[in-house]
Amino acid sequence: MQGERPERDQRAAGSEDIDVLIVGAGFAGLYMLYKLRELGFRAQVVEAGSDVGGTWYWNRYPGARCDIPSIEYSYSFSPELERDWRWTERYAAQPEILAYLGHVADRFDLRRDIRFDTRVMAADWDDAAGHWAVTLDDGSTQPTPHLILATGALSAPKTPDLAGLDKFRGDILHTALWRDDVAIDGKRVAVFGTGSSGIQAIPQLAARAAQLTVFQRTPNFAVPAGNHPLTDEDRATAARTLRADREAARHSPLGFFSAPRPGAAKAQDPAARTQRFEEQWGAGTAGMLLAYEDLLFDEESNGFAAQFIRDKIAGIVADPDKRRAITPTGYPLGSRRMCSEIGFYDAMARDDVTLVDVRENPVIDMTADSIVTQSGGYPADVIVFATGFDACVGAIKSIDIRGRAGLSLRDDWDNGPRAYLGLAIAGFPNLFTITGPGSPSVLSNVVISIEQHVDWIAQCLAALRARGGAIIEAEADAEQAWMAHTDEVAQQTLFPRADSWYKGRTRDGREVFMPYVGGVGTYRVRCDEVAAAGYAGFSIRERTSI
Ligand code: NA7
Repeated sequence: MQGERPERDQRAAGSEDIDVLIVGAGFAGLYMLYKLRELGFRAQVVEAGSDVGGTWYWNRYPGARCDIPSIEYSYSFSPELERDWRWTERYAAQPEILAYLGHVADRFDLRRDIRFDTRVMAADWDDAAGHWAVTLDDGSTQPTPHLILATGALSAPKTPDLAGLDKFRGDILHTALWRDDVAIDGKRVAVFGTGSSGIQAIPQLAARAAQLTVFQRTPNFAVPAGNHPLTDEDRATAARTLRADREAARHSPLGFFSAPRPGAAKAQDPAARTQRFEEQWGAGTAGMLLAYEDLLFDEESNGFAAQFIRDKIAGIVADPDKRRAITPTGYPLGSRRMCSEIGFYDAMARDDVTLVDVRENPVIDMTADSIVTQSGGYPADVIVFATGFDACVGAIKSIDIRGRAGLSLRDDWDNGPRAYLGLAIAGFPNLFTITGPGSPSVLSNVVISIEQHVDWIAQCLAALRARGGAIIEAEADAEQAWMAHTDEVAQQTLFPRADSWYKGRTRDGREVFMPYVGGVGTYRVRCDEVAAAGYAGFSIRERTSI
């Protein structure tokens, strides 16, 4: 679609001669920069935050913690880095992950090529020149042959459009844009949302606030994180098998280190099944989902695991009304993002924590110091939105990207995202997305998925360079076939049975399941085959033809 846009400022005097511009300095952007430098490319990162970290820079809410074991949720590209960094807990808290990424930036001297406090506003493909003109929020324009979006799948925060919010005079926070200058202690705090962020923040907020009111729309399944400090012995044990575990994870369904598992839950006798769930209870979200091979495929087997968790909740939350409201029903376990909890159900059981089910009792207005629902008002000094993200597409759509013939990516993706292998988009030459829609991304250990994408893109750029800087673009047919395949694979699982942020929507209301659920290992093989076949499904144009 050809859109209208005002003239942009000309290229800034200080703009640099670069080969690749990378947007974002989180896990993906940092490794991309490292890798490209290693291959002799001139790469520059543009980052809106004041430091590295990406999602771990912004999400500083109390309780923010990874729900994948730290040793798995870390880079594998440098054995020296693996050896020197000592994770202190099984599941690292946000400050430790941020410190890790800061260490990576320092250790590999990455900061000198990162432009902080700068937001990418737009990018225009110039077909005649064979490059992108990238517009930054200081008004300058940076030309670059290649543009890589390392913008993260969960990085564009969403705030609900609640009636009367403009009348509220207290403080308003979002978990993904947390500020420490807002007082919580002794205040009346209202939290909206019980996804991963809400479930992590609620116990901490309950301990500090005078009273806490939780506005819940959909209850989620949460399992105990099973967090504990890591001892030297834990680290030494992990180090002994780390190489092999990493390699196995790269070829596994979800990218986790995992032991072999029994096949079908429904094939086991009830006592053995309960015993198995008990063992996995406390082994984190992946532990529960990987208890049996068929939990994400078979409704009956899934139902056993879901009921096991419901029974656990019933054992913690005594109040029958709260228990009913907080217990997830109506969708399969794992078909919405599973949550990991440390004291969430205990916090919800407290007398000074009120639960409002907004499906039964919607918010209809606000006053200066209260939230008004159909059944009455709830006083609040602070509102915390734990309402999540415009997942998988939001950060990309926040940039006004125009491809060949002025095609607007934003307009195009308003009709549901499309991408070939989740890596490239037809109509947008020399542009790559790291963990884009159509790749395992949010349904995998994302660090493993990031490393795989970065390695693949780097290899591709080297191949293009060897051909004199040839220009690459995904072919529309290959892209369409890949999106159809992504959907077909998802339909074989229980994922489509739930309303979740894994889904996007076309203009005519059709659902697009965004992550590729065929498995991290299968996906890797497919990407490698595409590269080995001379980038099958991509068109490559020699620069001399420009
Ligand atoms: P999520 O998982 O998208 O959770 C957002 C929550 O906010 C979810 O429970 C929503 O309910 C809820 N929500 C949204 N709007 C409202 C309103 N208006 N009222 C009440 N509740 C609302 O985001 P998170 O930040 O928790 O986690 C995202 C991922 O980040 C996480 O999985 C990790 O991978 C890291 P809904 O389900 O839409 O009914």
